Amino acid sequence: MFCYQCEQTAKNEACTKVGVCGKQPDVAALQDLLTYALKGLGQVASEARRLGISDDEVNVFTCKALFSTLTNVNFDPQRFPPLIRKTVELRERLKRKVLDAGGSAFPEGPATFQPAEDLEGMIAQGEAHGFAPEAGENADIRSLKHTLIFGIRGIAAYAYHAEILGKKDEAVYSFIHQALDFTLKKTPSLEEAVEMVLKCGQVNLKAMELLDAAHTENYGHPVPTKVPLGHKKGKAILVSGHDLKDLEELLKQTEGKGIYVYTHGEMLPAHGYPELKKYQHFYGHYGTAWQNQQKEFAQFPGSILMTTNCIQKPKESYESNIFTAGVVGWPGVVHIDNYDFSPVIERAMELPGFTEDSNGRSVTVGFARNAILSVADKIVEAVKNGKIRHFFLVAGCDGAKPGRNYYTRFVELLPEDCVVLTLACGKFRFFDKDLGTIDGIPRLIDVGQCNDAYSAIQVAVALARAFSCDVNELPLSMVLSWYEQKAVAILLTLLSLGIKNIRLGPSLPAFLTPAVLSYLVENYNIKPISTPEDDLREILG
Ligand code: FSO
Ligand code: SF4
Repeated sequence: MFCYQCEQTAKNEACTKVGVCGKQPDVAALQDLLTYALKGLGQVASEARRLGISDDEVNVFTCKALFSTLTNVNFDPQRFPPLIRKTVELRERLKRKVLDAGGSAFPEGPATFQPAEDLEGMIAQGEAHGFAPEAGENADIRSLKHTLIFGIRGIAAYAYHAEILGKKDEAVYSFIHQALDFTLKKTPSLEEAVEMVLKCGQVNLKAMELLDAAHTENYGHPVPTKVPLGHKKGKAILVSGHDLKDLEELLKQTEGKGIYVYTHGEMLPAHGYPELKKYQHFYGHYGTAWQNQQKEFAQFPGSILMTTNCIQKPKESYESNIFTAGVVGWPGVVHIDNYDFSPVIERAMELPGFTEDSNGRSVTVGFARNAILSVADKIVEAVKNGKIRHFFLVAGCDGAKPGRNYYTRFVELLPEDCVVLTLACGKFRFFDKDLGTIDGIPRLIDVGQCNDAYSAIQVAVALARAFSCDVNELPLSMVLSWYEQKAVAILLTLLSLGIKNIRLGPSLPAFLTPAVLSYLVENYNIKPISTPEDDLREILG
């Protein structure tokens, strides 16, 4: 295997024997084969579009399949052969439409490949189509092509969530297919490859906008909401991941059953949505970021539902309590299809639940774009009269590396006239800190999940308008942490918007060559984090 798509990749080079995430070589090979097959589908779908044909099933399926290859999503080898076969089946169906419309035949390769009959055969096929460098290849082009693949994996995740809630955009699907097709180009120029990578960022903004609309139209605009970190006496279900539809369905199915529903990880911001917070039994938040789940889930006295990434190998102590939904999979873990959560509910009823109330601390969520922009004049005023000196977007993913303490320390060191905007799971390193307020404006503002980067961008654009300046001229610095491919897509979005001076950590992506990195430094002044003290000094002058 050769996988280097995430931040925790072995030696910051690549996982070659087994994934640091727990991904086994068979799953890596099957994911590579699925990606190869999807390139063929992308090639045919792109040609189809040139002839005016777009197939909705192909569009939606492409996102689901790509999402299955994201870090920490699906570790179950049995789930991949059906996806690979379906890719080829849809490709052939679309090919017939292309040929009927006068299109030409496709060259030998991913557009013609046939999957082996059995799992072993497919694994062998996948091993021949991996990401490892090949002799004679241009390393920078390879780096950009891989960045593009990882970026569209991120886009696909957001587009998948949006589609589930009834939002689609042909332009997003079209680009995903175009990008898959592009990776088959033998000798694209560096300029073409850079252009595709930046376009990936633009299209991701569209995907996040779509998901924002899907969330707010279905569940209302988030409102500032206090979320208890303690628990209520009674049966309990913990919901992790990003999928609000799964959460909603579970809330409906648990109503009146004496079960309290808690959020975990990236599900925390769900408490701010009016149409979700209305459920009386939607109680509080339990635990911190994904990499602490083995310890935290072992202590949770109810059942657990994983709706997206990031799942880790379940410990024996809770493996019969955990369930997966959507694209998530772990071998041997019961998978929920078609929103029938009865196995999760039954298991929660068998388990003890919490035996007493605990009134712990609380955190406030719900400061998405609407809530922040409703007090925009107050914010502008506080900046103008010098009460707020600087904003920091300290956002992104969490992970196990000790270097991630940087972000906690960074927030701790901030002077009292600075405000922190945060989003995604990296916030769990400081989300429960009481940073107080400035003229009623909280100094720690939780914007939401990683996809709510869309909200943060809207806020930055609105502030720039209020101050009649460019976003790069605002008293705003971005100090980001990345882990997986949704973060790659978001980073590309920020670059495609021309945002400069981003600090990125805890390490830089292994899939970027020195030349690609120096291109980013020259054009965007992106830099690795150093120490919180030095970075803060440099930013605040
Ligand atoms: Fe975190 Fe995992 Fe949201 Fe990622 S839970 S690491 S960027 O999947 O998606 O922030
Ligand atoms: Fe390694 Fe990350 Fe790939 Fe897992 S997803 S195999 S940790 S690079």
